[in-house]
Amino acid sequence: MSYMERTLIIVKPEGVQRGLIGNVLARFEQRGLTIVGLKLIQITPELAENHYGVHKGKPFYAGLVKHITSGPVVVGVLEGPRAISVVRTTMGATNASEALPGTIRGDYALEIGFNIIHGSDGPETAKQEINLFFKPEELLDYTLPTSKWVYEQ
Ligand code: DAT
Ligand code: MG
Repeated sequence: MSYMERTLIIVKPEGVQRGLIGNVLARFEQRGLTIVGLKLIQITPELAENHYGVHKGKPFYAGLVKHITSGPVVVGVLEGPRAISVVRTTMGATNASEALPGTIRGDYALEIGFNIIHGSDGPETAKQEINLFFKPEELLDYTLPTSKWVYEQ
C-alpha cells in the first residue's frame, strides 16, 4: 500500500501557548489520519538548526530558530493515505494572511512567523524529520477501527 504515508507535524510554540493543541490535532483526527507518534518537547537550538537547516542563510533564519526553541511544542507523526500532501493542504499557506479559511493557518493565524503548525513538505523530508524527532520505538503500529470507513485500500 504505497499510498500510505507518514509525515511529521509540529504544533509550534504559539499554538501551544494559545491553547490550540487539541484543535489542531482534532483537524487531523477528523480528517481520518492516524496519530502514530506524539510528544510535548522543548526543541534545543541544535535540533532546530538541524530541522530548519534548509533555511540557513535566509534573513528569517535566526528568528525562526529563536522562535521554535522559545517554548514547548507538540511533535507528532501522522499516518494515512497521501498523508504528506493532505497535511500540507490542511495546514494552509505558509503566510497565514494568505491561508484560506478552513485551513489551520487560515482559521487560527494571521502572520507568517506565528503560523501555528509545521508539516513535512515531501517524502524525503518526512523521512528525515521523523527520524530527527522520534526513535523507532516511539512510533506505534496500529489500525483505527474507523479506518475501514475512511481508507479505500
Ligand atoms: P512551511 O512552514 O509552510 O513549510 P517554509 O518551510 O518555507 O514554510 O518556512 C518554514 C517557516 O519559516 C515558516 O513556517 C515560517 C518561517 N518563514 C518562512 N518564510 C518566511 C519569511 N519570508 N519571513 C519570516 N518567516 C518565514
Ligand atoms: Mg517547510
